[in-house]
Amino acid sequence: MNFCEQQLTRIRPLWDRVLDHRFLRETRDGTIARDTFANWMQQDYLFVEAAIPFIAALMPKGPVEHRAALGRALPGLEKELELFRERAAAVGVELRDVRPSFTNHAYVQFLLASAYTKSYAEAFTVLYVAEKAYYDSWMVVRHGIDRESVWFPFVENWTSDAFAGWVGYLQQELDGLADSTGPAERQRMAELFEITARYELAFWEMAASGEGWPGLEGVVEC
Ligand code: MP5
Repeated sequence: MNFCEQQLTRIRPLWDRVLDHRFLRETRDGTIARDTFANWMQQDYLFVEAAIPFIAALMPKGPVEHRAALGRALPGLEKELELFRERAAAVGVELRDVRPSFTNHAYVQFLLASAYTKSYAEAFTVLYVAEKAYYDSWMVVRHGIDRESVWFPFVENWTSDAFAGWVGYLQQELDGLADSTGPAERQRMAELFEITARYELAFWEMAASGEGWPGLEGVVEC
């Protein structure tokens, strides 16, 4: 069994919890509160902003054969930010001056630390799991959401053939990286695979609950 398939099988109960999250079910069924979806939009906009330096930091560590694909991802992410801004303007959500939630802050720090301090194969694992999680998650929403929903453009973004192709490419390349590494690094890749999946679950949980930070009360904003 290839590395990705093996890991997805190993963490199946966790992955199922990601895909069965109420945030996704309620978005699919059209019952999600506008403020809940707006909270996800505000937080994910910050996450996507951080995904750009993450991929840029990954690039010089990887094989030259990966540069074109990783390089193409960057304008893709800028386009994605445009989609957020367009939807935010259409539905009246403010994207400026948003503070990252605790979970978002931690996930972004983890993302960037992976790119700067881990091996290429390990950081590439984080990239794959984050993208695969969004593909699978938004596929759940796609199967049932009203095409007229104001949120549908997000569904289209992460379930498009182009995005499926990108995730398929990452999977094939990650399997190749795992095959050509030793057991110790493979073990670290497996750990990062699981941690990234846990962050994805935590992100939906944060989006659905509106979680911020402990200890904000009474502190004057700087
Ligand atoms: C992605 C995302 C997908 N936007 N947000 C989270 C929390 N996980 C994964 O990444 P991208 O870069 O938007 O395709």
